Amino acid sequence: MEDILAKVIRIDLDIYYLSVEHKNEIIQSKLRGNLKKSKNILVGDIVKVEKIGQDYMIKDIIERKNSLIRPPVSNIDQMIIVVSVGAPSPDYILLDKQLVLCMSKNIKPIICVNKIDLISEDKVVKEELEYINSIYSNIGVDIVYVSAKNGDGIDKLKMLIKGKTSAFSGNSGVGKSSITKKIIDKLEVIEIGEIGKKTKRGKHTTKAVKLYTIGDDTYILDTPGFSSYELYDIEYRELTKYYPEFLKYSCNYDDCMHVLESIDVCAIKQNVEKKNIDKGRYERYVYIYQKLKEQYDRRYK
Ligand SMILES: Nc1nc2c(ncn2[C@@H]2O[C@H](COP(=O)(O)OP(=O)(O)OP(=O)(O)O)[C@@H](O)[C@H]2O)c(=O)[nH]1
Ligand SMILES: [Mg+2]
Ligand SMILES: [Zn+2]
Repeated sequence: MEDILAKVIRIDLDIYYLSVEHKNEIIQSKLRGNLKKSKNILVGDIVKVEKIGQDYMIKDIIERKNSLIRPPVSNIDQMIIVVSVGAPSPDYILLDKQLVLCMSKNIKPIICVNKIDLISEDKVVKEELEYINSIYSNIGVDIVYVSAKNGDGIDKLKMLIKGKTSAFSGNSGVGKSSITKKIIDKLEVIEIGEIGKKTKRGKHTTKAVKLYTIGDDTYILDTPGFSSYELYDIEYRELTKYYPEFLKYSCNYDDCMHVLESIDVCAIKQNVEKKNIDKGRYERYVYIYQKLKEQYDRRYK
């Protein structure tokens, strides 16, 4: 019997719900004894499965592309960072933190500007849009414009997530749930319907992290944990590495952090002055750097 490759979409105590690769089929499986102690399986893992009698058993985990601690999930291909043009207005510190997380975990970021149905001649909204467009497309981030309300741009977004595992992030009220609902309408039925029938366990036993599948090896992470304002996994000294627009300049001082150093040695500060680097991005960098350093100092004092 040939091995099956499948993706873990949900874990319910010792039952693993798997989506079989290249098929719109969800199976339940258990973990083979030898894996139980050695490996901690995450939602998102690609696993090798064998069928023994009527039962599916997980026998191996394929090496992960990446993994996160909060939420505990692996193999995220892209993060759809949702911001909205109406209320709430974009939170750029959160946006930059999420980009840092993406860069550090090898996740492709896509900025999704939602609520474009609200765009009017409003000057503030227009400036906001232009800012996002100029700063973030300049550093190589794809931007997609949608309205979960009237459906504009949703097909484009669907194309961007096809065949990938995507997580939606963004602060409360930007429209993550509304967008996700637009995309997964039918899938939700598959997921909740089929799994709900087979399992006799109560809802409370299901871990919060789960993936929705919409077929075509396309997955959407549904978890509240991704909107976190906290960067937990990044060393403050490494922060500079995750700013693509900083990488083309080199400072006269080897371990320059571009914060306390003098402008005479710091190419980043010089290029902020020259407007080659956006001042807002730089100021938010300094803010995030200081927060990370405080965290670090508290921990190691
Ligand atoms: N005008 C307009 N309103 C929208 C759009 N998308 C979402 N909304 C509204 O924005 C509000 C928040 O939407 P949600 O989808 O709940 O936002 P969320 O990001 O899931 O928020 P949390 O679950 O709190 O993190 C709701 O009142 C939606 O009806 C849109 O495209 N246009
Ligand atoms: Mg929501
Ligand atoms: Zn510098």
